[in-house]
Amino acid sequence: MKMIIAIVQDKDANRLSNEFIDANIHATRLSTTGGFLKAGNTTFLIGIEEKRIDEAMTIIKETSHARQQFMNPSLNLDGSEHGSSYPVEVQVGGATVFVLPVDQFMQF
Ligand code: 2BA
Repeated sequence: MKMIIAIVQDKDANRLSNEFIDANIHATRLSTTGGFLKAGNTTFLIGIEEKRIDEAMTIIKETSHARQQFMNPSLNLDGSEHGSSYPVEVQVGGATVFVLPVDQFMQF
C-alpha cells in the first residue's frame, strides 16, 4: 500500500472529491494553507493499493488545473520579509503530489 498526498487548489477540490468517489478511491480531505502565498488550498490523503496508483494519478492530473494568480505575499521574492511587499504573478498548480510507502494499514 502507498499513501498519495496531493495538494490542489480549492477550486478543483470538489470535483476531485467527486471523481474519487465515482472511482471508489478512498480519500481524506484537509483544508490547508500554502506556505508561500499563505492562501488556502486542499490536501488529499489517499491510502491506495500500489496497482491503483496510476489510476489515481490520472484522475488528479485531469482534474487539477494550473492557474495564473496575482497574490500579495508577505515574503518578497528576494527573501526579505514584509517591508515593500508587492503583488506577484505566480502559476499555481495543477497539483503537487507525493507518493509515500505505508508500513502498516489498520482499521479498528
Ligand atoms: P504555496 O506555497 O502557497 O505556493 C504557491 C505557488 O507559489 C507555487 O505553486 C509556486 O508557483 C509559487 N512559489 C512557491 N514557493 C515559491 C518561492 N519560494 N518563490 C517563488 N515562487 C514560489 P505550486 O508549485 O503549484 O505549489 C502549490 C502549493 O503546493 C504550495 O502553495 C504548497 O502548499 C504546496 N507545495 C508545493 N511544493 C511543495 C513541497 N515541496 N512541499 C510541500 N508542499 C508543497
